[in-house]
Amino acid sequence: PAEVLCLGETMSLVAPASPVPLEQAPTFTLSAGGAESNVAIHLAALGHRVRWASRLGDDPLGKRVLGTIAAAGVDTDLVEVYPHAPTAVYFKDPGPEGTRVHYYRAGSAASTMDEDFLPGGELDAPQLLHISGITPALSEGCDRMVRHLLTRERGARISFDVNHRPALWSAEEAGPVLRELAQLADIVFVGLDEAAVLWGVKNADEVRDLLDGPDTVVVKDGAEAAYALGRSRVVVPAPEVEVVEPVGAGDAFAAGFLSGVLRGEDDVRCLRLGHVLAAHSLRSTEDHTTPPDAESLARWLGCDEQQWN
Ligand code: KDG
Repeated sequence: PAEVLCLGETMSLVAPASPVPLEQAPTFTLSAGGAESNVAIHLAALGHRVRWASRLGDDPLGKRVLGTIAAAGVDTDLVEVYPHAPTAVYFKDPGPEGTRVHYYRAGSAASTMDEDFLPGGELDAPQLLHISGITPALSEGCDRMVRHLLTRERGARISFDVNHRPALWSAEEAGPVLRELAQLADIVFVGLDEAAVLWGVKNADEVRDLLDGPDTVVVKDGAEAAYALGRSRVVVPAPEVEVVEPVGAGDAFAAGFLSGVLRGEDDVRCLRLGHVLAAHSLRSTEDHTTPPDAESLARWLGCDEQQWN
C-alpha cells in the first residue's frame, strides 16, 4: 500500500529550455507540472510508495502527463480519464522579476472533480494525504472536495500546502478560505511572503498564532530559513543557492519535509531534508529533477547547518 496519496490537478507544462522570456525563447520542453504530483514524484524518487490521484482529459497531453508521472515511479491507478474536458496547459515565463506563469486551465478535466471523487476506502490507506490550496480555486466542486477531505473522519494525516496562486484568485478572496482550510489540516506549509500577502502577518510566530489548528506549521522564509512550529519551535537556516528558476521549489521542500515525517525524523532533520530538496530544484528549470543520491542526502543531514554553505 502507498504511504502517501497526493491529490490535485497536473497540467502539461511548456517551459523555455533556457531561462529566457516566453516571447523570445527559441526552444521549449514539454513536461508535467502540478504542485501535488511534483511532491509525489520527489517522494517516489526518495524511495517512498506514493500515489497521485486526479482527473485528466482523454487527449494526448493527458496521456503524456500520466506517462510522465507513472514513469517516475508514482502509482497512478486512481487517476481518472475524463472524456468531456481537456487536460490543462500552462507556460512558464522567466523574466528579470522572476518567473510568471500563464494558465490555460479554466474548465479543465481536473476542475470537474468534486466531493464524490474517490469514494471511501481509497483515502484511508495512506499515512499522509497531501493536498494544496490550489485545488479550492479551480471550481466550486473542487472546493467542496477539499472541504470534504478535511472534515471527514480520517485515518491519514493531512498535509496542506497553502500555495496561493494569484493568477487564480486574489489575496482578498483567497485569504479567509485558505486560512479556514489550513486550520483543518495536520501539517501546513506556507511561505512567509505568501502569509504576509494573505493574512498580513510579519513573522513565523504570527503565522502560528493565526494557524493554531494543525499540529505542525512549516513556515518558509525564502532564502533565509524555515521554521517548524509544533510542539516545539525549530528554525533551520537555508543553504546558499544560485537560483536558476524558482517554480517548483516549494513542492520539493514539502516532499523533503514529508519524507522526514515518514521516516520518523525530528523536525530539524525534516527541515533539512526540505532545504536540500528545494536547493536542488532551484538549480533547475524543471519542476522536478532527480533528487540528490542517498550518500549526499546523508551527508547533508549529518552536518550542522553552519557547514552548509
Ligand atoms: O508548485 C509548482 C506548481 O505551481 C506548478 O507546477 C503548477 O500546480 C501548479 C499550479 O497550479 O500552479
